[in-house]
Amino acid sequence: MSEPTAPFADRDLRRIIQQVVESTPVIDLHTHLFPPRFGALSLWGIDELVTYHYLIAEVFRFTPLSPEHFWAMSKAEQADLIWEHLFVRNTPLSEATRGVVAVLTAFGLDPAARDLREARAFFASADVEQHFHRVLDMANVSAAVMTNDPFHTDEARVWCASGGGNGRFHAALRLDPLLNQWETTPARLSAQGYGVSAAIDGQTAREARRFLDEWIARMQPLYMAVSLPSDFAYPEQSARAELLRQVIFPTAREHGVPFAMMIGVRRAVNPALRDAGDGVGKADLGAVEAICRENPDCRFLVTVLSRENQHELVVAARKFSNLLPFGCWWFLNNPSIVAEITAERLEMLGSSFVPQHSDARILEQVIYKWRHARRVVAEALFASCRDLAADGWPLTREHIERDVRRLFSENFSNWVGLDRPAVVPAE
Ligand code: RAT
Ligand code: ZN
Repeated sequence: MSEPTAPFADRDLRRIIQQVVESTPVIDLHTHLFPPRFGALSLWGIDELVTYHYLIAEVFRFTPLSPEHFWAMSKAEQADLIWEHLFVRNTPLSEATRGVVAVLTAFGLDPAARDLREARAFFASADVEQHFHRVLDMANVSAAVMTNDPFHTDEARVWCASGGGNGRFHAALRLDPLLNQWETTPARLSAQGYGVSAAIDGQTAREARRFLDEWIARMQPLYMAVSLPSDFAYPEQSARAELLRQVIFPTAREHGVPFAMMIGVRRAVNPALRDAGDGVGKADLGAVEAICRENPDCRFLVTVLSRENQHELVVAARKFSNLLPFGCWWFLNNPSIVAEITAERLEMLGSSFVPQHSDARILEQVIYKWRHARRVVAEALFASCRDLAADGWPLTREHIERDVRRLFSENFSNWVGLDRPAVVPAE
């Protein structure tokens, strides 16, 4: 059948956009994945998938079991419990449970199995290195960016022992302990030989910058990053604001490394749930505007966790060309919300944003997170293109390919100075 030519019928246009979106490789700009050489930090397989912290939060809605009992169980026991309550006794309707179904189906496993035996046998027989490549290929992810914490002892050991060279995995220098826990960080830095004190004076700023310089040399990160609470403010009188002004922004400027701010998390609203116990709050994006205004020569990547902040973020990006909005983060990564945010961004920013990142913690999650994201992004793009064509624009397949390439990889690779990614065909 020959390719339809413009002007496309709606049906053809939707199909072409879906094809282009499916076949365009994505750079996953924020994940918590690690390649196998990071040992126990590198998570994959069924027990990890089923004990994802999004599912831990959900299981307590379906069982009276206490968090204390849950944490006393082994990982396999936790997985069995979650499987029983979220997948056997109840229909896996939520996004996170549906994701596990999609992954099992993608591997030809029975998503309605009564227990995890078949899935465990399948993953136990995988060759790890090959499995990593296969999964990234299945998701059509050409490269993934990790979240790398120089304060994490086991992780730091890997970096110091064997340096960079992670193939399809790139580093992001994550600085939460430095910027969010300054009460304890000077002692940790001093123990490593950096001459810092609690007061952020010239000497402390210089030594904190030396710490960053060394980690930038070691990790070659594509960007530095931090997650920030909903009450994040800038400027203000606080250790964090001083560190941003005296340490982070000068480092970003000097190295030409962008700084990512992930704003709106309220950590440990229910500490009993551990990683699953964080919440969300609306932030004041005046802080983002002040930072972009004060540092026109630095590039910022920003995602905000509250649905209520999305429109303000887009407006801020229209004012500051050094601001690249990215992703529908964490509690926003649900089709109904991704659809709304993506439509809003297309209407106000054209193709000059990054629609999604996976935030995957467990390798195989990229399969479902990208499949679901692609479906929603394609539909949002279709609506924009259909309206544009109706207004008289002679839309071609090349326009669509160019836009999807920008959204899925080029906006990000240009922002961080990464060379064009290798093309990885979809399976
Ligand atoms: O989405 C998540 O998995 C969260 O737990 C966080 O890791 C968040 O994405 C973050 O990067 O802080
Ligand atoms: Zn994350």
